[in-house]
Amino acid sequence: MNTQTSPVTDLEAYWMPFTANRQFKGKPRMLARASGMYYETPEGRRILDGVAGLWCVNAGHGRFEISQAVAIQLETMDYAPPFQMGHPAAFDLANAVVKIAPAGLDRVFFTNSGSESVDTALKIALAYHRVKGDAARVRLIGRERGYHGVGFGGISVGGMVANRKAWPASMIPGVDHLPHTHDLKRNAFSRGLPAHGVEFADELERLVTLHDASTIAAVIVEPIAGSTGVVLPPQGYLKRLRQICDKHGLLLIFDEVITGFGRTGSAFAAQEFEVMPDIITCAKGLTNGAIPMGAVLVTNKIYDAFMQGPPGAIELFHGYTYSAHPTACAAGLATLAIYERENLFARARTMAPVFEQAVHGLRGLPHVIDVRNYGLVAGIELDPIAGSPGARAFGVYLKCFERGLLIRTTGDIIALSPALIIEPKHIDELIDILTQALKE
Ligand code: PXG
Repeated sequence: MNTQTSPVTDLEAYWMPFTANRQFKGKPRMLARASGMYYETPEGRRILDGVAGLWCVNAGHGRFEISQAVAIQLETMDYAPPFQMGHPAAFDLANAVVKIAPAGLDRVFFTNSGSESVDTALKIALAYHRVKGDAARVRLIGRERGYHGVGFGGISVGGMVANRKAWPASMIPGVDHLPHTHDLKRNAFSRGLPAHGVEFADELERLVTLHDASTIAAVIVEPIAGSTGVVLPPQGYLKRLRQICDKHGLLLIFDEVITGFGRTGSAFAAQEFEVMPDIITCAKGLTNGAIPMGAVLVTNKIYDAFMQGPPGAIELFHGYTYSAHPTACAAGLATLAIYERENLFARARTMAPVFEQAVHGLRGLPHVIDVRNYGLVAGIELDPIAGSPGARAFGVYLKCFERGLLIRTTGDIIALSPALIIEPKHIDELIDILTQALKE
């Protein structure tokens, strides 16, 4: 029972996700406790959390209000079926999410993860055109280097080759991709949104010309791509995507699984960048990572399109046993209350310039070929070791962990995404450890 303190002796049964299992099991890195900005290893070593767990613990670790709300909910009612039945917290949480969401995104469908949110959003987009009598709109447009989780829908619109290449014949049909917007030649060491690359959005016009608008249902992009190594939208890029979607009747989906809940300084990146999508997918920060949960926000226009048939008919044949799970709703309500009470989204905005200044101080260290940032997100790109892509950054990851800092790496890019409660002293500690690790 007490895996917190007694060492685990057999690591074999657990097949770890997105992990080099054999390497890990040869030299495990364990976490046992967490509070505020820090993890603790089973031996009691303190690890500064530079990535909010995995972009999710936006209010910091060990929030009592959340664990208390979950405990009370479990004792009051452990589970309620979500189909043809309701419970109050589900409606309360949907209302609380709508309150902070961009105006017009007024309907919320609950899932259990980002991947489920993405597949739900894609299914809603396709079904929406169908219920409107536009059933030929079956294509989906994603983007190179996009990450939309690991469902078949998500990997189909996603653009990370490692996540796709094992399933070449299993992708959903009719998907095409926009080019990614990463352009180191023109944009290296940008602060905030990069100046160059708005024209990458015009590739959507090219795809519309190729396939014809009447066959395309939706375009899905991350406002800021996280998993692929922090790729920021060029200035004007998202607005132009919106214009092209409007011109051709395509739905625009923002995957805000990492940008949602304050990461950019606004509740959602849609508000920060002043571009209104038709659908937002989110997860992670919705419950501060404490209980798995995701959500899909849609416009009234989309919701209303489904509410047309006979009143007794189920409008959307989609949902999960754990959609709006009571404990997840309790965690979500407690989390959103913390964000509001502590004004954490505004806090992220206040800390962003301090963070920006600090991360750009890494410029000039060995092998650093780019530093980029927005809100409380930063990417530090390293020169790859010839013939071993990813090895340089992974080496830095291991050194950081030894020295007491958790970062995230993808390829040769280091991603930082600290909790929104971060203070200047934590930023100093983070940069100190990262600097030492990079110098080694
Ligand atoms: N969309 C986006 C934009 C994400 O970042 C998902 C969907 C999938 O969410 P779930 O909850 O199904 O994992 C994500 C997840 C990384 C990293 O290295 C990021 C994610 C997952 C794993 C690693 O930055 N984000």
